[in-house]
Amino acid sequence: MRNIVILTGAGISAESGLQTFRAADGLWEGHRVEDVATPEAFARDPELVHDFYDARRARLGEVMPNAAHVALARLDAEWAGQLLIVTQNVDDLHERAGAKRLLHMHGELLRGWCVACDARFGWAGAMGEGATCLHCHSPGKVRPDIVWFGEMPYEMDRIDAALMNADLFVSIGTSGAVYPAAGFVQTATYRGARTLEINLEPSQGSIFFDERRYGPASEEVPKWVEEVLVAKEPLKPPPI
Ligand code: BJW
Repeated sequence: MRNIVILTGAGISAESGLQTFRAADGLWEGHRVEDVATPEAFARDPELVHDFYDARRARLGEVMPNAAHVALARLDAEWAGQLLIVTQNVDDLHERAGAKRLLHMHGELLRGWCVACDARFGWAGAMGEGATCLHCHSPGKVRPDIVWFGEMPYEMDRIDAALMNADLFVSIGTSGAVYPAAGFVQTATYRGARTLEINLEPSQGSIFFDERRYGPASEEVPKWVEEVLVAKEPLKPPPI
């Protein structure tokens, strides 16, 4: 039994140069994420919301994975047991570092979703209000393939199944402010997994973790991955 589930948040990409959401610098042109990342905000002011995502999509071309992304990709490649990296991030830094067992529960900046025909597809440049669907060719119906507040995160069944089987749950670089991700530590604990938080500072849910390590992800994650790969031991006996 050596099954690992890793949850990552904006903090793992901070040292690559991508802003987090809830730090002092977390505002985008004076807007809180809660004010732009909702279906209501998109209906009210699509130009503003497209500008927010177009700017962030463009920024992806200027940043690179850091040592924390690289260490998790190494763990993914070398870990013989089950492993799933569940990222809340919409950037592509985990895959650019080489991670394979990965899912994006809050969607991806580099994908579009046509609300006319429900197709989802890769999207690299600016999207804007006039974007045309690559499948049904409807104009003005393409939105970022991003999970906004009030919408259901992706692949919840797969995440639940992985948490149910987890021996170790590790949360990296997330404030624990947004559900359902903030509740994964409790689900994993309930199923008997050991839990570890790696963050710059205690998250909102820090008291729920068995172990906590505080420092920059680019330092703490490679150290932890090295320990896990050297130990290669079952992490905790399964509950009877
Ligand atoms: C470092 C570091 C370094 C910095 N090294 N660390 C009332 C109570 C409870 C829940 C709700 C409620 N009202 C509404 C809800 C539900 C709502 C919710 O949680 N709201 C809260 C605000 C209360 N959730 C939803 O609506 C979700 N859907 C949903 O619940 O559906 C129903 C459902 C029911 C049952 C089961 C399942 C579903 C959808 C949430 C969608 C979130 N979307 C966003 C934006 C879209 C993506 C984008 O534009 O990028 O996703 S919001 C934003 O927050 C983004 C992030 O993925 C998410 C989490 O943020 P994250 O990653 O934690 O970033 P920060 O900035 O908060 O924290 C960074 C951390 O890193 C900090 O702690 C730093 O210290 C640390 N750090 N540098 C290590 N170098």
